[in-house]
Amino acid sequence: MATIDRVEVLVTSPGRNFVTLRITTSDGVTGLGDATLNGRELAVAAYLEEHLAPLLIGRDPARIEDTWQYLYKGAYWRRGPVTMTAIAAVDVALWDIKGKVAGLPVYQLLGGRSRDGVLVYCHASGSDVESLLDDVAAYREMGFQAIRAQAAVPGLSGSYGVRKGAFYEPAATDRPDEQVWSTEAYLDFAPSYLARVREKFGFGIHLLHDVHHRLTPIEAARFGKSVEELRLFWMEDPTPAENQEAFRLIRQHTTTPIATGEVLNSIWDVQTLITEQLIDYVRTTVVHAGGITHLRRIFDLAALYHVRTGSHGATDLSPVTTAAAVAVDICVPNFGIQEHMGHTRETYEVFRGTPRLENGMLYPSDEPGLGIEYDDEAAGRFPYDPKYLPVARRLDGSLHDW
Ligand code: EZ4
Ligand code: CO
Repeated sequence: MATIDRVEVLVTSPGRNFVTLRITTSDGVTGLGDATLNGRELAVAAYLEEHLAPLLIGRDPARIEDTWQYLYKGAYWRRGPVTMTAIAAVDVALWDIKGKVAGLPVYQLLGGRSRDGVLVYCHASGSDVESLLDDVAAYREMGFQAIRAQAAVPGLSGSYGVRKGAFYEPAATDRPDEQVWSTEAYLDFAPSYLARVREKFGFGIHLLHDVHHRLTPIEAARFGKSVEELRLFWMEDPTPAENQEAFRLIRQHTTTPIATGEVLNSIWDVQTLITEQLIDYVRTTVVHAGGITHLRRIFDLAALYHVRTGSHGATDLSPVTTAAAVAVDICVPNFGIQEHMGHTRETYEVFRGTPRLENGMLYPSDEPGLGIEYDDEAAGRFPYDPKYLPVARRLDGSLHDW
């Protein structure tokens, strides 16, 4: 029996920070897992290095389910982003190893393809409506079939989701950036620019929008109702989801589809949302929800209740997560859509072999495992660079949800 011989926690910042777990077996097979938790990276690195690595040495790398249960139940302190991201990194690295040992891509181990490719949505944004429309046009040109649209709210600094330069990078400063929020200004403005996108591009594209946890349930209900005729693919994170019951109220008022879950970490965090059919898309991801093993459990529960998948896929999820996400997405019967922002050139220098993007669809690599190689030499050129996510304050200076 092969054993786990080496566990390395790799931190690099090729344009933004990534934490990666690399597990090596006694047979010399290596597996990669993403462990990036944006703005709190070193907490997960320490969890892995100090608490999980010593437990992994000498274990059988083939026992993925048992290792998952051992780390989850063994922690005693359950769930939460740091723990679930650390467990996810181990889980994904072990799936990568299993694929390499079998000589098969991970999606084959999960049951094989249910579809030809994975529909993705990209991010269009603008500092005003005209530049948003130009950006949507540019993404249409590139072949994307599904587009998320965000425009800066007039008069508010730093609206969520508006790109500066080539990439929207949320964790950009060494102190949390202080942004200003007005629900009234947003609610007056957002439906009008979404209508402009529909007017110009018609109903032949999937149009998405991220509210980013900014509204109360009744405000979200009003927003959803006001955009019903625009037939959004979804409104994302209309209200913070710690309180799952809050979505009942939104649901009672609007037929605009609802997506949530990018900050949620376990099946219990989405149990009410799914079993009461309060959402249409669950956005939990491999990296922050316990890896492939746990995410499949969430997606299977979702399938019973007509909830489809729509995993988070911002730039702060590494190419290892993209590869793992696509492996799951291509297999599960209730796949909906996959978020895909892509990464900088520097990031792809460190993580080689990302899934192929064509006409707004991602296709998994047919390399054994996940098909991603970590380039240590390139990674060494990009040292860790501490960064924080922004905070949002209302016009009176009090903190709001960012
Ligand atoms: O703000 O990943 O849908 N995507 C998002 C992201 C999140 C970032 C936080 O690190 O909401 O842009
Ligand atoms: Co989001």
